[in-house]
Amino acid sequence: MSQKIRSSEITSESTYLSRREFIRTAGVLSLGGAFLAACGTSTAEPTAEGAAAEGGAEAVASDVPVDELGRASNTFEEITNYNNYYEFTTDKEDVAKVAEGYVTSPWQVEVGGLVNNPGVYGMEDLLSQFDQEERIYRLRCVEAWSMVIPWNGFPLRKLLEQVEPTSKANYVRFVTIQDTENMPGLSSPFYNWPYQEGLRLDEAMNDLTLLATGIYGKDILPQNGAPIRLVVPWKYGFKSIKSIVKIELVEEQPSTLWMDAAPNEYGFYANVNPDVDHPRWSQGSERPIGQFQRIPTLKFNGYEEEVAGLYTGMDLSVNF
Ligand SMILES: Nc1nc2c(c(=O)[nH]1)N[C@H]1C(S)=C(S)[C@@H](COP(=O)(O)O)O[C@H]1N2
Ligand SMILES: [Mo]
Repeated sequence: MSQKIRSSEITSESTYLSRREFIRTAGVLSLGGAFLAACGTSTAEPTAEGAAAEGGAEAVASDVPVDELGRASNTFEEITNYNNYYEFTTDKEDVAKVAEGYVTSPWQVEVGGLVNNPGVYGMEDLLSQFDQEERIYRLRCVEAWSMVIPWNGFPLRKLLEQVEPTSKANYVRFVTIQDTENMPGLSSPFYNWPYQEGLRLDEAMNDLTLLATGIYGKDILPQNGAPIRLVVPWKYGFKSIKSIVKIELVEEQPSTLWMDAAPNEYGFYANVNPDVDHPRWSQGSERPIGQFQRIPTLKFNGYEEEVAGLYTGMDLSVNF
């Protein structure tokens, strides 16, 4: 998954052409304006379709990394201009602008709780102590749009092995920075800030679970969760918490910002599952950003082989 694939083996002509075709028709599509709700609860917001494709035209087909299913990565422009980051703004197309210039250096991540070796890691420690790999992952937002993103980073497992969870640790809790001075979205009273997320310890230890520090070989930009964010590719995007300042090993299942906001809509597990619809929309298909047609959503977002075993015996419609 992290291998470099030679340009001659990747993006087919038809993928490239369909992307160009989309760019030509994007203006027309945005008038059509079918939209999906934001992650939000009752305050669903219209989302202009197609706008994320703007700027995609510079993509050089022969340089596009593809995932193991042969899907081409989205362009850097797309990945950095269509974002969910509610601390800045709930408008996906404005996050980049609102977050522009947000300072994420110096940065520290506190790792503690039920561990033998708690520690405060500076970003430079994390970058030097852990080999940075490339991982090309599909990202499936619960709102039913998706991207393919070439991340750089390292497995969370490697950090956890260093701090040594004790036998009491069952879950990992993650917390995003809460910088009220520079993050205007934090004034929203609808959410239980700071943004927090959680994984079961075995999920956190799975090799797919990444702490990402880069995209396309460049440092992550503020809108994507600089300088370090989680990526859990078989779960809905909201689990992939951005701009992490704290990682805590705990005994009990932690709550999350989305569970607090709407427990009937956003569960703790949030595994991508086309068979379990969101109460307000179907999860059976998705809209790949930059493409013309919807595609079927894959169970566990296509990572079933790697992760299905984590949920043996669980009813995934109950543990959604
Ligand atoms: N702190 C924080 N992390 C967050 C979010 C957020 O609003 N705040 N949004 C989540 C959602 S809903 C998605 S789909 C992904 C989007 O990641 P991207 O903008 O890098 O594509 O980030 C997730 N992580
Ligand atoms: Mo999302």
